[in-house]
Amino acid sequence: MPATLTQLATALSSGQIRVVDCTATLGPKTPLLKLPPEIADDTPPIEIHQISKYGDRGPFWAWNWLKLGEHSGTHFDAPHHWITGRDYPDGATDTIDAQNFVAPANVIDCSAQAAENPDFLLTAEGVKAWEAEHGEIGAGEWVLMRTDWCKRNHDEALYLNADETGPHTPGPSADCVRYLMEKKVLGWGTECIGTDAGAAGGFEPPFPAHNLLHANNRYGLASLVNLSELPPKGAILIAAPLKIEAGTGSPIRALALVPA
Ligand code: 23J
Ligand code: MN
Repeated sequence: MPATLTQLATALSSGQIRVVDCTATLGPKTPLLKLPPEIADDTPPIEIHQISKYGDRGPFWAWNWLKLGEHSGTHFDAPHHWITGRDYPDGATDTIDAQNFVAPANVIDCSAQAAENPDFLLTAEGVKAWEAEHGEIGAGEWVLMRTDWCKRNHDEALYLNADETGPHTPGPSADCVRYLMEKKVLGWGTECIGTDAGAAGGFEPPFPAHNLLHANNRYGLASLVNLSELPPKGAILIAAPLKIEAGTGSPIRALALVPA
């Protein structure tokens, strides 16, 4: 086994393995979730405040302080984010076993369907068809839905894609998430604002990705970018939340190791 890490080090330094940054820039222009005001408070706008910058308030250094919600930008959803996962002792950002933060990724390309239909839902049938082509999804692996929605991340209105009938963004159907829970996957990741589809508040159960992932002590990843640079199988995803005390989620730096 020591040889495995030696090989990994060589592959990294020689460029045989590339590190793909699957993270969006985090700042005041980061798109944030909007919920109907009559049912919920929203996560506040992100603020970056300067403490000092090589000046009177600290001559040799620059540093900032931040104001941001846990569920901002490219981020991790912990089981405690949802009522269905509230009782897992290892379900908060500071209690999840770190072994879970490095895992293989299955990338399901739904970009053509999402371009055609912003409300596109990946179903269990769709996942099974993908497995027939690319191979079975294993226990403990990430399932990532590629939609190329990350191309809209620079513009909040484009990214949220809401009209008078609500937000229109792609995601999983309830039966899709149920199937993935049977397969004991590690979690579900998406290029959209949240793990659920825009219309998922009206699904049964409401927000099935959140409900079922966290009921099963599994994780979510939202606002991922650059999934188009990952192979269907073969990438390793590093996605670790900050160790926030009793945190329900956290911005992450999502990094994929991919064969060059
Ligand atoms: C709270 C309520 C609904 C949703 C979300 C949060 C998220 O998408 C999130 O960031 O976890 S849909
Ligand atoms: Mn979240």
